[in-house]
Amino acid sequence: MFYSIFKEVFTMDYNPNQIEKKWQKHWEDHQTFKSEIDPSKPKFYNLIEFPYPSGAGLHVGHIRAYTSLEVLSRKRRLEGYNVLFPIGWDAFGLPTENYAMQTGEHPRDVTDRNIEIFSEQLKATGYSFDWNRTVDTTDPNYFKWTQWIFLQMYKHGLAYKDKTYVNFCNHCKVVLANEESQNGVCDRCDSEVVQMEKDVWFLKIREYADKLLDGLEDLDFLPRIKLEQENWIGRSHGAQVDFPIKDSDDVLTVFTTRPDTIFGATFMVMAPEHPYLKKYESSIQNLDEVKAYQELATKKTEFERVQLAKDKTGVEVKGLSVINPISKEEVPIWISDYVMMGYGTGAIMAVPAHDSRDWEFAKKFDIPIVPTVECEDVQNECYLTALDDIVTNSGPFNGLTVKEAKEAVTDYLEEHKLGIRKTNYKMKNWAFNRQRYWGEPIPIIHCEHCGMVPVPEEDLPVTLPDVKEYKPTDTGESPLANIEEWVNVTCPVCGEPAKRETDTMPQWAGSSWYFLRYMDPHNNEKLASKEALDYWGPVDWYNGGMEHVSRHLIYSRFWHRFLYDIGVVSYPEPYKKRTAQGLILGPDGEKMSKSRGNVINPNEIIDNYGADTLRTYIMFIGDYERSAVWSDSSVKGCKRFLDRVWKLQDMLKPEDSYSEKHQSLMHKTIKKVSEDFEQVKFNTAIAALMTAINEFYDDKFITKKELQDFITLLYPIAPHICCEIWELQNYDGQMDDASWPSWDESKTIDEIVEIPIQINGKVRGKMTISKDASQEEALSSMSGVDSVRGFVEGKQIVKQIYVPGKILNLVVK
Ligand code: ANZ
Ligand code: ZN
Repeated sequence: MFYSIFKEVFTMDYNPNQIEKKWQKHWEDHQTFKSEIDPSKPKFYNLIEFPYPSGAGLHVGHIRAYTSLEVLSRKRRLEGYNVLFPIGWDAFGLPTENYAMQTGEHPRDVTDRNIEIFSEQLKATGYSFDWNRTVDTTDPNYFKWTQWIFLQMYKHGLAYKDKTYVNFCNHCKVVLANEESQNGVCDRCDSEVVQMEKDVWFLKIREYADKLLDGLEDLDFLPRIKLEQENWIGRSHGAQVDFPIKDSDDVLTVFTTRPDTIFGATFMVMAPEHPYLKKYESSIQNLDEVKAYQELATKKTEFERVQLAKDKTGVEVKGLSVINPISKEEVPIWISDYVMMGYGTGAIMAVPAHDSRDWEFAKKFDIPIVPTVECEDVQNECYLTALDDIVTNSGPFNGLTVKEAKEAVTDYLEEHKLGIRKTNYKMKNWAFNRQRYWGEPIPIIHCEHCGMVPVPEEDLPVTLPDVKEYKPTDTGESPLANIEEWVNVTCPVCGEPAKRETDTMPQWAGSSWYFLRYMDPHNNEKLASKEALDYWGPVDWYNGGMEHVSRHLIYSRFWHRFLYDIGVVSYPEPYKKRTAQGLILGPDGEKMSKSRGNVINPNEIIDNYGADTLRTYIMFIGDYERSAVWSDSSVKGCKRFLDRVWKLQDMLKPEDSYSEKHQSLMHKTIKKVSEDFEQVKFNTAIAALMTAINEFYDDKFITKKELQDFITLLYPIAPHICCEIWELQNYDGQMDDASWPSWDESKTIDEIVEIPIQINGKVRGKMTISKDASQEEALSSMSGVDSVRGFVEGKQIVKQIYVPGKILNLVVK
């Protein structure tokens, strides 16, 4: 009776579009995912990297990036946590501005339209964001606080203006940070970057290098993420050594990580930009040659100089030499572009025996190669030393290990005032400026009498002037410089006419603290209340792309650490845990790009198969942290899986408990899915659900309780279908308020049975084996049974019939 009624109702097909719209409306109407401070519950803050709302709309890469923590957010809620899972818009930046300039539209309008498109797409995917907490970095109520943080940094001496050569893109008309102009080309438009002298803003992130490195220690970041941050900061310990210049009172100071090799320094190398080349012009005998080389070097980008300079070039600086401060030997000086002016002191002691770049150089220019450890033939190959190698050719230091000699030589240098211990960092200070319209104005006023004056806090935000013309200037000045009504102000200190700073902040500014604003997005008094910061912070789990783990992740850790130092937040690190998704490649195995025509539009998948299928597929596609190739047929496979989930309703048994048949299957599946979700192994979690469903189909039934727990496990991945089944089956309450099922470890173990082994029709032995064991497992356990060995050894198995839990039957010849 029970069966037949339900059969008729459920022969209806699974119709994702109808179901999904219904539940999305339900979630919105009921504000299901609205999060509020509730000290009676443990909190969990999941953060995804908020999108840049580009005109291209949401990409399947976004879906992969967001679905992971979407799954964890839904799971955490069912586990009883108060979850904060916010979304927002990182909306300042060049693509919008470039598009606006092309079309004559205002970037505000372009941004608003793009945000609208992104919102709709994200909602159609069924994400459980708290939409009440949306932040937009271009909203004056938001960037008021971005400017406020900048002013605090300025007041603490961490923001300064300095003249430097900057990377200027002639096409975008914008000064680029080093990271945005790698390989000498503009990150945005691929055109060549030229050097231009300008007075620009910097943030002293180098002052935070040690804090940022040491802070990494206790964080639960993937090892490769920590490593990238360490390399980016690039701390190295060594010594600064003074080599007296022959016949002069000056010294040539070098930075070395290997003071122990000082006796092997057979030449010095200065960067082509080294100031001594100008200072000692009159002593240099081959000045023309030196100048020609300098000229050549300025044309190369740093990338070419460091990475591509396999074939070493250089010129000896004749007439100039130094004295080795310990051995007192005279050492020649060369210039070469593999030494950078921007690192260390811009000069090195070259030890060709043990440094491969120096070795290549010495070979090419026929410079002596002197080893400082006992080793094989350094004339034919550079020898990279180990810490326990024994030092040689080094006077009083002979016989020490490399490790000991490093300390001993440095002590000697310090005692004799020939050098000092020194730590260097690869990371440069952060070029914190853009000469563009669509960014946060830097809140500084320039006054002839008072110099640089911060805009008073009560006058924040400094908003952008609402004008039509904001094209960049050819001079590298911001377009704001042309807008007189905006630029001309009175000095807040002396009241005389003054001018606003016209540079804007770089794109990374707004994303450096957005995770704090989410905690209290509507606060008009503070960037966020202390109560909200203390309750929600720090972020428990942050997921995003590998491409952001050096810049954004370091910049935001820096801002947060500064806010900690000035007492705004009460914990030094903003993110407890950080994971990263792999890329999704097009069906052709290449990176998705418009020009290749291999871009998959998530909307199309939603329209054709439903959001639940898109979500399931994107989580099933492969190891989460690796790149994965899109496959249309696997999308269809995921849709079929959900069809089968739907049809489970046709094979329901009314029991409100696990059947004996499925008991261990249920416990095993709960354990597998629960643990895999935590380890971002979404693909294997889904595989476990697929295995379970196969069993239900094989057995042609599922109990009501089994279905309830099965859909609870699936809910974080495919929430719409699960909510619908929950409602149709009249389970208590709402799917969204369910409890995450628990498992009993003892019941996850397969049931063990004893089965007979029959050979050519006669039972020859028995074995104990899991009742779910596969045929291969059965055959391999059989080989351990003594009584059957004689019947099978040396024979050929011509037929095998295995009935799990019942019998293994073999025919042999
Ligand atoms: C002698 C020596 C012997 C070195 C040896 C290395 C190996 P990191 O770890 O990157 O800090 N160096 C110093 N300043 C440089 C510059 N401006 N441009 C290019 N190279 C520079 O590396 C520091 C080492 O890189 C220094 O130690 C120096 O070479 C070189 F067996 O000094 B070494
Ligand atoms: Zn003034």
